[in-house]
Amino acid sequence: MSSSYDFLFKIVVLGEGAVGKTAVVTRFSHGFFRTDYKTTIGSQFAVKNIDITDNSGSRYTVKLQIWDVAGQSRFQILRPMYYRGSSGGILVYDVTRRRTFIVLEEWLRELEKAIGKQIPLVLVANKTDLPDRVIEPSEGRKFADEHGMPYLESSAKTGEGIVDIFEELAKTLVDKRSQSEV
Ligand code: G3D
Ligand code: MG
Repeated sequence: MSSSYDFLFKIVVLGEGAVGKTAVVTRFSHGFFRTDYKTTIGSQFAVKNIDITDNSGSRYTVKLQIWDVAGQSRFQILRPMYYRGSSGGILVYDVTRRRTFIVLEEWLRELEKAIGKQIPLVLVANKTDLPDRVIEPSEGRKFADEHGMPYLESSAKTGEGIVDIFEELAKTLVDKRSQSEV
């Protein structure tokens, strides 16, 4: 039954406008890629179950409530309220636009300020299908290492790497939660 689950987590998707946040979430939750996304106004969320195996080999169904938050600066005042209650986050940049990589620190600060603590995050280098890539994997990996998060590459267009993003985060959240319950 798709409605039953073992864990429910709210996760937020962060990053500059047009890095592909909505495309990544849509690809994962509905399995398709569209080129006519309307710019996300304020925020919207998708819900999807995912099956994972935790560190001890147990299988769990995790329900993810994925908040796709508007990246444009005019929504900055609204965003903190969407961040609250998040268990984890996905930090996205566009490998063809350096600016989206440079501002990652700002996104981290905004999130931490809003929720007052650090939560598990995954760094996502999106649009790897495009030929005009300017941010090499080594740069992304370095940033991820420095901030203690996994580095993953994706293309919402081809679907490559998309499921891995959510699996990685869901698994981390389940492992973290089981730890804190011991
Ligand atoms: P956002 O939600 O972060 O603002 P969107 O970004 O998901 O709205 O995507 C912004 C644009 O990038 C969209 O193009 C979308 O189709 C495109 N895009 C998103 N992910 C990828 C990807 O992995 N590969 C490629 N090639 N394009 C991607 P349009 O033209 O519709 O504005
Ligand atoms: Mg969007």
